[in-house]
This record gives sequence, structure tokens and C-alpha cells, in this order.
Amino acid sequence: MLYPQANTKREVIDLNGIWNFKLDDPYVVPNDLIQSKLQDTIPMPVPASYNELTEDIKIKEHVGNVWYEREFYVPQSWNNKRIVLRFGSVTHYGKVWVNGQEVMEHSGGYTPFEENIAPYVHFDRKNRVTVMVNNVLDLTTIPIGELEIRTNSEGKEIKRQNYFHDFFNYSGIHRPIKLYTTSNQFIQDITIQTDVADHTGIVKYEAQVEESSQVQVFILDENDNIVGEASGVNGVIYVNNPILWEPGAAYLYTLRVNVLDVNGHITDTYDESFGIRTVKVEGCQFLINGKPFYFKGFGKHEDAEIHGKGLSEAINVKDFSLMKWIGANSFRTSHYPYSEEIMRMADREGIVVVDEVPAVGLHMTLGGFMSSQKRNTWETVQTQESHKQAITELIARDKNHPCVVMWVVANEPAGEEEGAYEYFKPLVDLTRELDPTRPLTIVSFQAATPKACKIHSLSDVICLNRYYGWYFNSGDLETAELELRKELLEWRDTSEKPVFLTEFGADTLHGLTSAVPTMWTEEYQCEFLKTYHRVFDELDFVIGEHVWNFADFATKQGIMRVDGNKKGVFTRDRKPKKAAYLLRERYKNIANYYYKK
Ligand code: GCB
Repeated sequence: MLYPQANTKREVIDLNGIWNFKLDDPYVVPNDLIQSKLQDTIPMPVPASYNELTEDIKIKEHVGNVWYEREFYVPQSWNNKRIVLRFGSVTHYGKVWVNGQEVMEHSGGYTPFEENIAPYVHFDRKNRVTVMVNNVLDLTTIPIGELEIRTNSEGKEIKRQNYFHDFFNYSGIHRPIKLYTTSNQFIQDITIQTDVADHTGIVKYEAQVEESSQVQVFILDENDNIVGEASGVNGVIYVNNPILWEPGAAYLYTLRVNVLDVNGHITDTYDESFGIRTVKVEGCQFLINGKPFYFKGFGKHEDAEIHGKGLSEAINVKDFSLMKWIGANSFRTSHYPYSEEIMRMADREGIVVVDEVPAVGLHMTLGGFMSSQKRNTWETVQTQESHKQAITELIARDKNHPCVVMWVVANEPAGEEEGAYEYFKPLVDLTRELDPTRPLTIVSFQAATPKACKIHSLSDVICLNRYYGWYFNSGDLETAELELRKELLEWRDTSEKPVFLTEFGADTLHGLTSAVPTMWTEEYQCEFLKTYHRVFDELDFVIGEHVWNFADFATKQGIMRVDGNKKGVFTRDRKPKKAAYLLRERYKNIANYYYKK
């Protein structure tokens, strides 16, 4: 799916800013509501999570529908064009009306959706766009959740959203809303796959063009020189001696697609940037451009004070700056697709991305570990369809990003439970069919040991989230080290695949110190990391380490967390804890390539 682009043939209007907002409380019948403007609204920014922008707990913890509305003009010069209304993401479900007419709906809180609204807009007066957002998670959605509705002793209905993942269920319109034009003869999509052989870049492209007569394609280098060209909706272009996209040294080419009408006039054009690079798993190595790469970095979150999961370009720039400062070369989009804006920045900055589907919490026993109810996950969830949709939409959105080197089909599912293989096999097949060029993985939960795990054969890289020394062997790093080493060696013998520690970390209260490293202190976080580092450095099949987490982040209220998850190497407002200096020292001495001989 193409990102909205203003160019010689396309225009973009930004609909971000303050919208009118209200809770659906009491429940409002949509049909009544959309005939006239929303009443009794409060101002609400887009993009942002709505949860923490007022002092009202009812808004923070709201479960169900909320409404957003604003007015906008469409320039008369846009008449006779396609006018596409596009949402970067609405979490988790959105339904959209233009001038009271329903135009689209979308489930899945982290991927874009759009529709041509030309038939519904006025050119001689204001237009009104109304969006209903719903944040309910259930056993059919990705991520999953369960809605608990009960009546209290006073007869009042109490609604509670239970969910099995460890980050706050921020909701709202999280990413930009844009209106853009194309001609009626237009480029719907572009797919680019690259390979390299004998100093030649092989660029395979496919353009999906509506009502086309003729298609021209050019490859431009960073100085806008044409280095290759072709015609037709698909083909292969060879680039001699290409400058490869490398971690830490990004080089981006542009694939320009022009659509021409019968008279040879250009009716639509689109510039898609891409990198020439290869990715491959071979033996116990992860190869980028044929060289063994070592992942150093973090599992992250889109999370910040005040605006929650709403896009902030400022936070993103700050985070990339901190990642560079500390010497990281990669991050994982735990536990959902991040904004398109982040992905574009990672391409540009040469940061490697492990790209994750929002399939988190697929583990009924883990999620419900405080309850006596034990359910088999795969007999309980009904997520196969939404999971397929989430995979399809992620790959459609991110397939052309050189920064993306691996797909994550799920985080910590119940891989040790009966039925896991049958659940995942079709999803993995789908992922490979949609993108045969990148490896994939299913990130493993601690209970899915080499003996217990039923799904590791489906992954190209064994990705492990491990908490020896925290949830297990709490406070005992000596035992933690032995257990970690033992398990990793078992993985080597069981799988003969590369092993990547995608999570390991200790909750740490910034400023809490102790000469004797004890849990929650900054010193313990440092000792914890050093313990893991010792083991990683002994084992050549360990090809990466992502600390959990880059920064402290918000979680739901509960007895397990004090003001959120504190496993950040940085605080939530991005101040370094002591561990940041330790990591910086380590990362500076780890090259991107050939760290493990
Ligand atoms: C995990 C999860 C992550 C949690 C983390 C923790 O394994 O993947 O979402 O936040 O553990 O801190 O417990």
C-alpha cells in the first residue's frame, strides 16, 4: 500500500489537528448521530491516544465506541479526480462517514486504510467527516482480549476490558489522516524485490495500475540520475555496481512509475524509495548483503506521556538519536506495526527493523495466570481470520522497506500447547507466499522450551524472550546464567538455527541504587545485562540481542506494575539509566558484521 505523496500529479491535504470528540456514553445510535453534527463535544487532537488528554478516568479507561468529527473543504480543482481519504491507523476499529454517508470501516488498530470519497464530497460547501472508533478486544481480534460485563450490587452495568498483553490499551486515531488526489488512471500499488549478483543490482518490480495504457519506470540514484529504466507493469531492471543499503549506511534509490494515457501524457506518477540489499539465513548466521549480521538494540514500544501511542515525529527523532548514541543497529516493532513514518525514518537512517504483526497475548494460561481458569489457547481463540488479515496488511504496507529484514508472525503465543502447530502452519505459509524474500519468526515464550515448543520448526530464526534472573531465579543471577546457557545450548542442538534473544530485561527504578545489586536497582539491571552478555559472547550461534525495553512504558493498572513497566534502559521521558552507559560501551565494540566468527 502506497504512502500518500504530493508530486507533480498528486496533491495531499492534511486533516490532522483538533477534532470534536465525545464518548459514546450513553450509547448513541449511529444513524441519528451522523445526520447532524456531534453535540456536547470536547476538543481532541489527531493523531493521539485520547486516554490521557483529560482528567477524566471515564475517558482514560473507556471501553467501547468514541466519536471524532471535523469539517473540511475540498478544492474545486479536485473535481473529476479520485479523492482518497486515508487513515494511518485507528485503534482498534474505525467506521467512517462523509456528509452522513458511510464510506468505510476497518478492523485492526495498527495498519492504514483508505477509500475514494469523491462520490460523497461537496465542492461548493463544507464537508463533514465523522469517525466512530471502537477499542474492544475479544477472542476474534488481534491482539486478543475479553470483555467482561457484569452488574454491580446497585444494578449498574460495569464493563471491563481484559487483555493479555503488557502495554496499556491506548485507543483513538493514532496516526495521520490525509486526503489525497490521483487521476482516475492511477497507480494503486508497487512491489519491489531486490537481489545482487556479480556486482549488479537486480530490481524486480510490479506496478498495479488501474485503467492503464502505458507504464514507464525509472530508477534514480540519490542525486536523481537515472540508473535504469523499463516499461510495462512488471519487469526487471539491472543496476550496475549499485551502492547497497547497509545497516548504518543507508543508500536509497527511487523507483519512479509514470502512467501515460493514449496520447502519451503522464496522468499519474509515484516515487517509491527502496534499497538494494539481500537478506538470508544460512546455517546459524543471519546474512545481510551476504555478510553475517549481529543485531544489537531493543524491543521498543510506541509510547509516551500525554499522547500515548499517537504519532510524534519529535519522539521518533529523539529515539533514533538515542539508538545511535548507544550504538544500536536495530529494533523490533514489539508488539504491532509501528507508524509508516518510523519505517521511512529507519530506511533513511540505516536502522534494521524486525517487523511484528500485532499478534500478542495469544496465551490464555500466561495471560490468565492469576486466575484458576486454565484454557487451551488454541481451543479458545478464534483469531485465524484476523491474524491472516493482520499479516496481509503488514506485508502490503511494509514490503518495500529495506530496513525490514524479518517478519514476526506472533509474540509469545502458547507454542507449547497442543494445537499451536496447526494454528500457525497456515499463517506461516501465507507469510512466505506474500513475501518469499524475507525470513520469518515466531517469538517464543519462556515455557516453550526446546522440548516443549511445537512450532520452532516453522521459524527461520529461533527468537527467544527470556527472563532468567527476573521472573525466574529472581534475584539469583548465578543460577540465571547457568539456566540461560543450558537452554541456549539445547536450542542449538534441537534446531541448528540462529538464535536471537529478542527480549531479556529487569524492571529498574531510575535513581534506585544499591552497592549490593538487588532487584529493581540500577545496579541489578547492569549485572543482569552483563550476565546475559557473558553467555551470548560464548555462543557463536547467538546472532542478536535486543534488550527489553528501550524505554519504560505504560501498562494497565494491576498488582504487577507500579506506574508501568520499568524495564527501560531509558526512562519514559528518555533519560538514560546506568545500564544505558554499560550498553553504550558494549555496543561500540560490536561491529554490525562478523561479530561472531
Ligand atoms: C514479555 C512480553 C513483553 C512484556 C515483558 C515483561 O515477555 O513479550 O510484552 O512487557 O515480557 O516485561 O514482562
